[in-house]
Amino acid sequence: MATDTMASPATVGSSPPTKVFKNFIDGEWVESSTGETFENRNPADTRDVVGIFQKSAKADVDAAVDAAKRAFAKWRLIPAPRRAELVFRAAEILIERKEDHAREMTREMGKVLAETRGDVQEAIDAAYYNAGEGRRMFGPTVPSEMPNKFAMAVRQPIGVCGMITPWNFPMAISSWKLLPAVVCGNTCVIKPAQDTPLSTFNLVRAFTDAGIPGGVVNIVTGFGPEVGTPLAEHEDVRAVSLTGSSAVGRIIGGIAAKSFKHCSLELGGKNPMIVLDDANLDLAIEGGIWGGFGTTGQRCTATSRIIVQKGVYREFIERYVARAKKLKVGNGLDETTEMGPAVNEKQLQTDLSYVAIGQDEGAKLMCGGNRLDQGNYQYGWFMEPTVFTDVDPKMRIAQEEIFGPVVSIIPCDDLEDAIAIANGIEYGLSSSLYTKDVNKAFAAIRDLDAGITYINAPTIGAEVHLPFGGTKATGNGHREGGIGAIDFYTEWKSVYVDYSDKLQRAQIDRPE
Ligand code: UN1
Repeated sequence: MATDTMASPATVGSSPPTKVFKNFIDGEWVESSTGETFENRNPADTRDVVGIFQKSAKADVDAAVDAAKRAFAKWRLIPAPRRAELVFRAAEILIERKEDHAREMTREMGKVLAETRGDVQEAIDAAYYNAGEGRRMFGPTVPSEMPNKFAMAVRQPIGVCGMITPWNFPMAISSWKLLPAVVCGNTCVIKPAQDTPLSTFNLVRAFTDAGIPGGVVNIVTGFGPEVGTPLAEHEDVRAVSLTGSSAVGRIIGGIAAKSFKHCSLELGGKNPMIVLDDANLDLAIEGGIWGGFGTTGQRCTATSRIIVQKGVYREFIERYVARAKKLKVGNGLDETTEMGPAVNEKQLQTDLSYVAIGQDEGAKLMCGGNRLDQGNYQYGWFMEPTVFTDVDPKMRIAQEEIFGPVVSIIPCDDLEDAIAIANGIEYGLSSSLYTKDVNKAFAAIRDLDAGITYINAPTIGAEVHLPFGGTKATGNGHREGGIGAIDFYTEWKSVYVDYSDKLQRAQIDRPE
C-alpha cells in the first residue's frame, strides 16, 4: 500500500510541517530527477501551504513512460472485467474518503465545499460507470458476405496514454481519463495541473489501495514545458488526452500529430444561455446565477453569456444583478460561502483585465468588477461577481473565454436571432435555452452548434455517462464520458475467421 509513503512531513519556516508529495512511478513514491519542488498554496488564504510537490523534468517523464510500457505488457492481458473490479473497489474507497478529499480540494483550488463534494462524486460516478464497461466494451458482430466465415470487431487497448489535466475539476476530469483508459487495458502517465496535484494524488491513491498493480498509473508533477511537452512528444506514448485552453490544445495537438498519436483535446467554451420571453424567469435567474458564478466561473461549461429576449430583458437584468450582488464570496471551507476565489493570481489578473476591456468596449458594468482584498479577503485571490449588460455579441467580453466570474448579458429579438448570436463564436461546448415552448426547444436542440444543449437548465452540470466535449475550437472531435471515452481509449481490430477450408476472396468469389 502506498498510502503511508505518498507524502512525508517537512518543516517549512515556522509553520506546522507541510507534506512533501513525491512522484508516483512504477508503484513507488519517488523524488524528481531535478531535486526541485514547488508549493501548492490555498487561493483563499495563500499563507496556507497545502503541500509541496516535485518539480519534474523530462527524465521523470521518461522513467514513468518506461514503467507504464513495462506494465502494459501484463495489464493488457488481464481480462477487462477483472480490471474493472479494481476500479469498482476504488469507487468504494472514494466514497469513504469523500469528505476529506473534498476539503483538501477546496483548500487547493478554492471552490466551495458543496462543489468539491460534487467533484469527488463525479469521480465516483465515473468509476461505477467504467467498472460496468469492463463487462461491455461492445463491438459489432456482423454476418460475413461469404459462407462459413465469421466477422466481428473487438476493442483492443492502445498502450501507454499520457494525460494532462486541468485545475478546475481536479479529481473529476482526471477520473474521466484514467478510469476508462485502465478498464480498456491501457497504462497511464498523468501530469496534473500544478495548482491542484493533490486531488489527482487522492484519486490515484484510491486505485493503489484498491490493488491496481504498480506501473499501470503513474503521476509526474510539474509544469507544462518541462513535463506536459515531453509527455506528449514521447514516442512510446500512443495516446494523449488534454483538457485545457485552446491555446495549449493547439500546441499539444500539433505535437501529437507528428507521431500520429491518438489525441483528445477538450478545450475552451463561451457558453450561451438563451432566455425567451415565455421562460420561467425565476428558474432562469437561479440557473444563470449558478451557471455563471458556480466554481467562480471557472468551468469550461460556465454560463458566460446570457442572451435575453427583449420582452423580459429589463426585468431579467434587474433581478439577475440584484442576485449577483448578494452572492457571498469567501473561503469555500465556510459552508455559507457561495463563491470562492480565483485559482491563482494570474487568473485573477485575467478576470480583472476583462473588466477593463468590457468597459473600454462600451458594455455597461452593472455590478462587481473589483478585487476584494480587505479584511478576510486580503490573503486570497477574490473578486466581486461581475455582470455586464447591453453587451454587443462581437465585443471581446462576449467572444473570449475569461474563465472567471464575469457574465455578459446580450439582448436579442427572437429565437432565430438568439441562435445566431449563440453560434457566432469560435467555441462550441455547452449551450442552453429557457422556454416553455416545446417547438422552440427542439428547434434549438437541432440548431445550437455545441456539444451539449440544456433545456430549462444552465450550461453546467453534465453527467458522466453521456458524451462530453464540443464543436469548433472546443476540441478535435473526440468526446469524454460514456462510450465516447471507450472509443478514444481503444483501437478497433476487425477479425475474420474463415471456417470453409478453402480460399474465399472477398468481393471476388461471390456466392451464387
Ligand atoms: C468543466 O467545465 O471543465 O458539466 C467540466 C459540468 C461538470 C464538468 C465541467 N460536470 O459542469
